[in-house]
Amino acid sequence: MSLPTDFGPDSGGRMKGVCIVKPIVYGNIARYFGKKREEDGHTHQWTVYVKPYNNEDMSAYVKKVHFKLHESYANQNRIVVKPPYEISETGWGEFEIVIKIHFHDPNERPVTMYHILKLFHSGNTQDIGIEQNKGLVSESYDEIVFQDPTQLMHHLLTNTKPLTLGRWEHNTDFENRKDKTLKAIIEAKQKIKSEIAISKTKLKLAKETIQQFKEEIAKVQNGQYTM
Ligand code: SLL
Repeated sequence: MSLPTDFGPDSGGRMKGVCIVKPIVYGNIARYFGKKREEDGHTHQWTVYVKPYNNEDMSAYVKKVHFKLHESYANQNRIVVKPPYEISETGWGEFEIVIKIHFHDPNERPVTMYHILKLFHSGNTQDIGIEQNKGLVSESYDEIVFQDPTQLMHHLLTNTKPLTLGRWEHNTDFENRKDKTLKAIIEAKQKIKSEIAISKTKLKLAKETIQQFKEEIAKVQNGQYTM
């Protein structure tokens, strides 16, 4: 790629007021072996990944993706410099994976995400999908926000190419999840609203009772009551 020379890190110019958002998906798929493996006790094969939400080659602006695995793994730190940004492993347990995305422009701070590697189905299955050929899927939608990007970064962010010429599909129906999440938020808001109304009524009643008691006490103190 040939770039105009004044895009270098020393150009210093940030494009004030410009905001570029890159939607991404990160997470893991996992498949059970069907039994525990004799040699090492491993039970699952899994793949952790970061991919674009839209069909675009992120390597235009992403320099590398750093996956930090559990310390029980040999070379815990795995670096991927080109798509697909993913690591495949086998294992027996779930743990948190730190995913750090570095950009070509060193002035742009790396972005860190935390993903709990999912191997087993648990009680809360809301975000866990089961893909017929892929086993278990646990992934999240997120957005990388570039506020006031440098000129170099702006150039890289706005000149991406499609990653594939074919169809670009996700394991999760994020539109459906968005609708469900929105519905859940609206319902929760409604619930809180009615709980606040109930609490207000209770408070009003309590205040009135206090007032009544105060009046009773005042009467007693003024000797208005005879035993
Ligand atoms: C747990 N806190 O106890 C977690 C740790 C670690 C999983 C899970 C290692 C595989 C290997 C592996 O699966 N570690 O031997 O390389 O559940």
